[in-house]
Amino acid sequence: MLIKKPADIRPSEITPPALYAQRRAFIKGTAALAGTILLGPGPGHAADDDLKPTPYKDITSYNNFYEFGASKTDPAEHAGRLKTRPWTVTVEGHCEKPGQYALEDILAPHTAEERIYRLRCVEAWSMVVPWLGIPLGKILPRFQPTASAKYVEFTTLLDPAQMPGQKTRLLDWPYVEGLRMDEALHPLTLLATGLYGKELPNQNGAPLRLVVPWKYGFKSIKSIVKIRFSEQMPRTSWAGENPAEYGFYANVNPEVDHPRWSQRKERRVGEFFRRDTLPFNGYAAEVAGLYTGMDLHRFF
Ligand SMILES: Nc1nc2c(c(=O)[nH]1)N[C@H]1C(S)=C(S)[C@@H](COP(=O)(O)O)O[C@H]1N2
Ligand SMILES: [Mo]
Repeated sequence: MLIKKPADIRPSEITPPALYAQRRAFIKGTAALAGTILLGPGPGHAADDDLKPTPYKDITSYNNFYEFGASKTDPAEHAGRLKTRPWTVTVEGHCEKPGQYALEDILAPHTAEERIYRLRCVEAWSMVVPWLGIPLGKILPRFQPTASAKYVEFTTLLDPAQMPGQKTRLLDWPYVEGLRMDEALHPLTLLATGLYGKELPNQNGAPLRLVVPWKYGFKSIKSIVKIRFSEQMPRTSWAGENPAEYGFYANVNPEVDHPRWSQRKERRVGEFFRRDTLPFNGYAAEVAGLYTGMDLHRFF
């Protein structure tokens, strides 16, 4: 057992929302002065608003977290009862340093950084979230995965007393997700601990959730209690539930429709007009190379 004293996010790393807005305005202004192009405009998008963060209120009141119910408002309403401290994460499988690690010890000695990412749900809505997190690729090597570790599997807490949705058969609990090792180690992949400069609200997956910005939202598993290095592709909750609708890879792809609806467009939460969905959710330049030679219609 490696249990350390809680270190948590240092106050200096936390930006209150008002300051945060000022800082964003400043960064934008400076970039404009310097003539810098912040983002390449996607088709049909103004570069300017493409990464404009969705309001805090929307990010924290329109959620998918089936452990607290199937409606978008259930998590904000019911997740308050989840006790997120102390929190232990079990690390197991093909690695040299398995064990039970206190949350603070999983994160130490890294500093949470801010990353503003698009989040695209398979249901064709999207948001832009200013996450606080630590790249997973900085955390995993410490457990010394062996050559047999081809995949990483993540598991959400199983506790029907705290998570009333688990008393129903909405899903085959506990929620499980997984990544291929190279996806897990990719610098865009985050273990998030906060958003908008504050600690992660329970409905967004406190105290620790995955963020994989080029994949559909369901890959971003919440309230993680287990990390397992495996040789075989993990049986993930959604792919296990309905393999025709949800693949293991779940890369955002406007070319591959969900069997019951198109994935060409999306609606930003809080906006009226729909936007074009971008290949790999706008991160193709960074991640397309992970899938060279793979037929993404087959491995969707
Ligand atoms: N444990 C768990 N993680 C989960 C889910 C869930 O139901 N349970 N829903 C997923 C889905 S479908 C989406 S779109 C995102 C939503 O994240 P957000 O509520 O922070 O926007 O969480 C993902 N992580
Ligand atoms: Mo989703």
